[in-house]
Amino acid sequence: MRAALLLARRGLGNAWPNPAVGCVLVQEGRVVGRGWTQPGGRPHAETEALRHAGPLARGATAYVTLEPCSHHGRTPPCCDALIAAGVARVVVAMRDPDPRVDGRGLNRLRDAGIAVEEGLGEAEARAMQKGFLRRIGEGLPLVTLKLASTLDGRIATSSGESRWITGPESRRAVHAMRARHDAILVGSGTVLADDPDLSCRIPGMERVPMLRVVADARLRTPASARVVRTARSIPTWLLTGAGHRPAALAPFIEAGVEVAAIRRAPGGGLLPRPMLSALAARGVTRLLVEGGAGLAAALLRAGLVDRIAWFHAPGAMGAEGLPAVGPLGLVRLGHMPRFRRLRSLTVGQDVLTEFERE
Ligand code: AOF
Ligand code: ZN
Repeated sequence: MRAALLLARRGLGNAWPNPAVGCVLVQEGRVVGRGWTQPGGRPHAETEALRHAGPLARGATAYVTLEPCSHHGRTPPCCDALIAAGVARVVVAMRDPDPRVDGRGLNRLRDAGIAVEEGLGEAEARAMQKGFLRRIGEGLPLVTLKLASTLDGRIATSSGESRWITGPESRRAVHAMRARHDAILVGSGTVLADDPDLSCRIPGMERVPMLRVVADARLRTPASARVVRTARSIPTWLLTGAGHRPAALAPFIEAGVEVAAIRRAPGGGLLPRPMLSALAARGVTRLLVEGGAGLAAALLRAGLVDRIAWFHAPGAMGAEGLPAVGPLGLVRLGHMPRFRRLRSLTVGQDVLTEFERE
């Protein structure tokens, strides 16, 4: 199961809208098949492992990180494939909460006379499937907020200089982080200030089917922005308020950007929850939020940040620097959003700390 979990990890960030599942087939103590959910979610992990094992699957034990599916999707159910291949025993880490499956897969295997065990490595599998579980259960993606600042939490000088605060190692680490997420979200302020392309430029990892999303209530993004110009090669979404003139939206649509209207808050910004549910409805399970200060504050205020990945660079800018997080309207300490530290690591001269919501 540990091996299956490691295989499953390969699908994080590119299996969406499906969960990233891993499968290992073992015959008399020997691994005869390995598989993981392929980019775009199909083929499923079990199909891959069975294809790899061929006739050696007969009588084997299958270790799968999620209950094999029982529904007819783009291909026949994995249960049927396991039964047809003559697999003798199936060990699953956890049940699939997708209402189309939800225990039916396990029942079907049992009915076919296959020995079924549940719960091995369940905690690890749940942690890895958190994004999928959130999308299925709550209609929201798992949200990781990435921040890169000075020790005193500043992301730009008063004159707007921000390149570069963190070192090259941290910037590479951010690219790897993008590869493990389904979509990257930024506010229009970040597009205006940095004109980022939000791609993953690590050799061998460039092809992840990543979605870039810009939250831009007032349509401030220039059509000349890099994310707009490259929208034909990397899918790009512009979330904006309702009521813009068609002529104002036309340059984006012509460039291949998908435009969606999201309800606005009384203050004018887009409402965080409808924004995230629109992304989940589109299949996003793991969302990386890369700035700026306004978007970070809006999500924190709404209690929608699940994880924080904070890169601290060894420098200080003082109070005139631009803070990483905008106003939270906090008066009482008891209302402060709190997180617990998951891990801390050095990245070149910087320190990356990962936190999870309490
Ligand atoms: C498996 N193995 O590797 C994965 C599964 O749209 P479809 O037909 O591909 O089905 C998607 C559903 O299949 C998804 O919501 C989840 O319940 C399950 N994912 N199942 O047996 C896999 N990725
Ligand atoms: Zn399946």
